[in-house]
Amino acid sequence: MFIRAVVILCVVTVWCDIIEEDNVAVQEKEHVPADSENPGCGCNSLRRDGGTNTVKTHIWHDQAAAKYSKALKEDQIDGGEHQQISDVPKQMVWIPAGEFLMGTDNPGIPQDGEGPQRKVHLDGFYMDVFEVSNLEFQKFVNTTGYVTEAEKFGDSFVFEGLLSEAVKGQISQAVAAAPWWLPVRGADWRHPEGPDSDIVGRLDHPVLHVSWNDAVAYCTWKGKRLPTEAEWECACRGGLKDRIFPWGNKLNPKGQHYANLWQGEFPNQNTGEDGYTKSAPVTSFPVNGYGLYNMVGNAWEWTADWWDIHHTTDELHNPTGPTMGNDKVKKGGSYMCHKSYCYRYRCAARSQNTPDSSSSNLGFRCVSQKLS
Ligand SMILES: [Ca+2]
Ligand SMILES: [Ca+2]
Repeated sequence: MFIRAVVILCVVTVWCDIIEEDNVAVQEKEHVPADSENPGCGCNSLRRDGGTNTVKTHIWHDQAAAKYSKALKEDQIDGGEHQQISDVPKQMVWIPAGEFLMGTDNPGIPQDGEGPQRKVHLDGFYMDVFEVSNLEFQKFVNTTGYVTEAEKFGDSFVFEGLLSEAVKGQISQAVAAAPWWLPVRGADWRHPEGPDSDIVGRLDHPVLHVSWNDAVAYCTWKGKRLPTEAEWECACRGGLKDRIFPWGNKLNPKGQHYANLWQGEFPNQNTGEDGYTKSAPVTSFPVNGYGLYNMVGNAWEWTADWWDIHHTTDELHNPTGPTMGNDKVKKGGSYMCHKSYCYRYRCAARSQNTPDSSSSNLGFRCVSQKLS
């Protein structure tokens, strides 16, 4: 039964765009929809029945670490089909230690706790250049036999616009606050739009329908971890200060698309002007100042932190968020984000889901202190 509450890229170009767009920044901010106009995409409403047992989640995390560390060792010994050492530098980039301004004093969605802006100091870390792809997640599953939570529960949330009529005809429930989200039996990372879909031809797209727990299991297996929200946001900003997007303040510099978002009228018309109406290959669109792809748009990305909307202006060092909670923070927005409904494709923007939630627009990437 479906009863679940539901840089290194062209630095010169980047700086030229910043100069060009400075006058545009104000315009962007002035057009932020009022709260009443911004009911949200409903992607924070997707949760499974019974909420989440915080203690259980922590135990699961430990189990994952124990179970998959063995697999990791075997993989390193075998050399296997997994990432070769020589390939590692291409897959991760170093985000240097330093301070940055986290959050914003001009929040697009104040109720999400985007503000106030505060100074944060971070140690350096490596971050995956790409969102974790179907291909990489497939290697993990093939090696470990891992079964995702969506597969265990037997369903996951899919955006109605992606479903076939046959699948839609079998569904009688929707998310009350966001009726375009449907719980679909048989939807999982191998079947992103339900049982009659597959990932053939999409192995280079971000893996979707992975819960926070699934993401932790994968990162642990790779000898990595999920980024804290602060690490993710610092990386998103790409070395720029007080800018809206990873590349600056203008959404489409020189008329070009820099992220996979929604063009048209949400939720009924997606023109795909940026080239994609669903997910895009993880290698799509220009990198930010740190060489990272798709930090905003394409797939939402899980972070390690528990969700809380209350922040102070206190200076922080390597913050890790609240010690407990019900939801985990996700960042960056997705291919479903449109300014009228989900203006969350900004570095300071944030949203949340329970750790066992999964959907057709939520993925992740990993970080580590050293190359593993
Ligand atoms: Ca798009
Ligand atoms: Ca993303």
